[in-house]
Amino acid sequence: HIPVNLADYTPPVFQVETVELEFDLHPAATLVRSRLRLHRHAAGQLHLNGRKLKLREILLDGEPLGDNLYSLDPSGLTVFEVPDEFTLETLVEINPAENTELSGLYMSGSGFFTQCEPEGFRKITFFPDRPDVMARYRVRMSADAKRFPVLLSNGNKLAEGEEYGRHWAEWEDPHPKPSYLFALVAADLVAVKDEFTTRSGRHVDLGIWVERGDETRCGHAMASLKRAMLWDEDTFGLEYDLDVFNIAAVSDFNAGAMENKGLNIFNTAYVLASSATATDTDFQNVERVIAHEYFHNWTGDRVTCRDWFQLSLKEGLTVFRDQEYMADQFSAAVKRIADVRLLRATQFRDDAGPLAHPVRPASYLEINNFYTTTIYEKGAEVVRMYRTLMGREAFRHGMEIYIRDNDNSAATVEDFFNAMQAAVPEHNIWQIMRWYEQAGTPEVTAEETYDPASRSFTLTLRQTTKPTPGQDEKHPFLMPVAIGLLDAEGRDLLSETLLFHKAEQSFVFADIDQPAAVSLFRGFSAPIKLKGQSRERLAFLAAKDTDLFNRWDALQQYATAVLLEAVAAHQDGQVFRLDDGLLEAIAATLREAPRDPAFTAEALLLPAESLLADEMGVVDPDAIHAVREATRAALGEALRDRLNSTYWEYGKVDPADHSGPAMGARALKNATLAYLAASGDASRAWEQFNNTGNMTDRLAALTQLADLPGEKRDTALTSFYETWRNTPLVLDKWFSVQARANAADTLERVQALTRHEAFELRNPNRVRSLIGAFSANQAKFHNASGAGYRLLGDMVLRLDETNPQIAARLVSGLSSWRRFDTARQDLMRAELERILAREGLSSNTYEMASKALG
Ligand code: HT7
Ligand code: ZN
Repeated sequence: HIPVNLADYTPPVFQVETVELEFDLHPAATLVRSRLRLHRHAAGQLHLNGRKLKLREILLDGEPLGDNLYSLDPSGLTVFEVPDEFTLETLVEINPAENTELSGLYMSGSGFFTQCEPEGFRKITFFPDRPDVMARYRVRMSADAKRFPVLLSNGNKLAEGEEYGRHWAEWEDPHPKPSYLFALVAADLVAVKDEFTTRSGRHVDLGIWVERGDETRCGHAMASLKRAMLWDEDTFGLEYDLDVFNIAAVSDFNAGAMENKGLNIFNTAYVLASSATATDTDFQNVERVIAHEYFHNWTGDRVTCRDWFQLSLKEGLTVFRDQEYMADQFSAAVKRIADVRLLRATQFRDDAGPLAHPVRPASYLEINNFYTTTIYEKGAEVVRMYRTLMGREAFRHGMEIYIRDNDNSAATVEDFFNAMQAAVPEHNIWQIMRWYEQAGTPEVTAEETYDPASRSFTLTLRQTTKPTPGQDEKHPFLMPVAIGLLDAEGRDLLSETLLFHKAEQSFVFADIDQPAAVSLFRGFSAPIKLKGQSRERLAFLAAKDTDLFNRWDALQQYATAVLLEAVAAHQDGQVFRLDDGLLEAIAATLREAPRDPAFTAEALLLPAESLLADEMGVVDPDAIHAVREATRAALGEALRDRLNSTYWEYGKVDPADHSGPAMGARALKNATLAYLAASGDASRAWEQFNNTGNMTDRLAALTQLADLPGEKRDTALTSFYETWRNTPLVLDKWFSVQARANAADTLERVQALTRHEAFELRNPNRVRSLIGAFSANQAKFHNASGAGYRLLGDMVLRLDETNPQIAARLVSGLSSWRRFDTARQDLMRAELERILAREGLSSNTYEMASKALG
């Protein structure tokens, strides 16, 4: 297990101008011939990466190479003496049918698919498999015409033909690209086709390729793609640059989707959607991921990354772009709330534990372990801070400079910074770079003083960041602080953005009446934790803030304080009592529902159990669960009439309508359904489950029924299974609804589900839907017996043999062990040690388990 360090970066020894690939596709023995035109770029030996390749031929400038002129080892091929310019030809054999890692060329469903990011291309052929080697590709493939009738690759199709039952196609991509963007599909798929004309008049053929029968569920993906193409032209002036844009969907896929140039490959979960099979969240996820991968065409493909340490350069920026796109399609405030909810639940959590790393890490063992919420979501927050600091116009100008100066090249985080700095030459923004270098979530406190004589108001902000692994000392961050000073009615006396860049900094506002309240970090203007707000202040902001995000956040923080107090009381043996202030705040939220139903649905949701855990010295998962459930039940009881009327009022939405208002109404209706069920009234859920054809409503009802052991639960789960047993994405929901359930028997049921005939370890979606969902069910996963930990450990060890990427990701469920009581600590640590003791453990799982252990 040898670490790769950012500090050791050296430019490639050879650059590749052109790549010609020929695939003779057979499931168990595919031949790959590669012809590379190389030229020297720096001093050194020629080393090409290669893994699990059987070398059949090697030729240099057309002449076979003698055995003594090259060497092979598990990492690749070294050729001892080469001229400064030459052609290297290799023929290798690979086995796609045995490739269960799902990286490189593998078989899934009806055919062959590739996944090359980050280091899968080296499993296809010998190549300098690093993103700063950009070349032009020409690809020829041949396959059985009946079994694999569709042959796709990057760029444009040049020619095709058929002879003796095998057919072939030739594709060429005119744009230079790194090997991680190479793609090939040979499968029995059908296309949904459409077209798009770019602003400058380029005609683009669009195709979404899916298994026969799934074409009826592609309409939303296609509409989303066209909206995203238009949005990027309008917002950033970025047009598509090829004549073809294809998306192929595959059901065995390690991640969500992949932005291969001109041929995106997608997990079916982010393509297929119909109101009968997909929830509103699924619809939104399809739109988001389609947009995200499309946006990569410029931020990732045309401008790529110099090395994998720069991963956030493309991912953080592209997440920011997809967040902005989604905010423009629906409600910006609700989108921001959902994004911050995710950031806090995942990234803040990682930042506070042994897996914390900066947005640009300094070292890794296995790059696949670094596709994290820190790289993606925190990276997007950093881009957002640039925009807040610079203003929208200057930011767009900075983006233009960035694309212009780095087009067709492999860039760094510094290149992005330089472009942004060039757009605001009057300001020095260097300190923003600390967000890329320092891990950890800053904690900010505020102090306020008012001097009536001079009518001046002083706000003093202080920031500190706790040490993270390998970084004991932290320097202050530069952060934009969007603030509002409010009068007693909640009107803004003043609203502006402060630049906070010291450990302690005071801001004085002159000629101002004493504000009734200060609203800080509006719209979550920096990824920090704001501490020390009084409950009175939070209650005021929850009721009155003009900034919708902060209004939501104030209620969340208020509820967090109340629930934590109740947890302490519960631990003390006291009887539960519902807090009057929380009851009033939730009642007021419900009363205001007509103003914005989608926002109300968000505001009604109490802080997650995991967020409450993050605030405790020693996490008590049972007490947290008991108190949160008691609170939901008490609120459901106390507000029953209002909840019932809200349920009926928002219940009449057209099930096929997926517009923002329709989704908002359904979200609100189902939030009330959850409160009613929590208070013991499951009749509504039962009725809804049996009388709807809309998956959002059906699943919301099933979620409630799954919490309550008994006949209704069993009947509902059986009927759902019988209806959807042949629709994998819906069957995933059946697994995850049971894994997330609050029922007392969840652990035993999940144990049984791991032996269910429909549970497949080979399919990452299925693994995530059962094991991933269960490990996020805090109260059940952390069962005091340790059986939840053992279940996870067993799965990690089994998966590590077939798919280390997925195995390693599951390990993070055990990384928070230090936060629990000593009995749980011992059990969790023992699981990590059991994993690490396995002989032949992959470096993926080794890195995660050893870092988690600390
Ligand atoms: N750039 C991609 C990241 C990715 C990936 C995709 C599929 C399978 C394995 C993968 N490893 C990394 C997806 C994206 O962020 O857009
Ligand atoms: Zn991405």
